[in-house]
Amino acid sequence: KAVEIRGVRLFPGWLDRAAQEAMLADLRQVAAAAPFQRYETRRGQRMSVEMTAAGRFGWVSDRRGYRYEPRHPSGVPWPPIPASVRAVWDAVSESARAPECCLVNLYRGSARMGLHQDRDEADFGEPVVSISLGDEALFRIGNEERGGRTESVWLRSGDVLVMGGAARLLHHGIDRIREGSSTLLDGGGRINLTLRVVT
Ligand code: MD3
Ligand code: FE
Repeated sequence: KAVEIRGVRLFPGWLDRAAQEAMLADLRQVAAAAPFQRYETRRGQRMSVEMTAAGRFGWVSDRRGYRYEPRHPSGVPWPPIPASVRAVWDAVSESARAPECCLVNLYRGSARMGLHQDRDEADFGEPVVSISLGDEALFRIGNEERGGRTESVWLRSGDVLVMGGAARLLHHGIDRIREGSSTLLDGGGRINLTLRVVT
């Protein structure tokens, strides 16, 4: 059963605890091959969210700007998208294509993500699918234009979001994490996965 917020479809509790633990084990392997990084922006500000990726492309940022790259900054190719993660895309995306990037965001402490649009992908007709693991996060969704009213919802471990159609270009962000609200990650924190078609 999905809940709709501004055209974003939320599937609360899509993954049960066992499925979350299995996915987390797969992600530990991803992070072993492609370690988490705190990227710098073009302006030289370090982001508070730690990131890595799986798939043919990963999102990176440095003083040259942000973009999708076929390799981790260390030079190794990104590891493959785990089957456990791919299965969620197949179940909810309604896309005919395969995901090319699984961006992995790690929020610890006071990490947050400001309101932004996802527009580095070539085809906005393809959806973005998000999977939340670990501590609860206050997700904010706005409008296609900058400014205006926003709505907020808490995302919990195991929740899945699908951003397709008109929702694909809405501004969105993570205001804060509720520390200690989940026991999934040792050491606490939250992981968000976003699956995308990039080319
Ligand atoms: C709504 N990540 O990686 S996922 C991102 O929880 C990003 O880490 C957040 O925004 C996170 O770019 C939010 C939910 C999400 C992702 C893409 C969207 C919501 C979206 C695209 C359009 C509208
Ligand atoms: Fe985003």
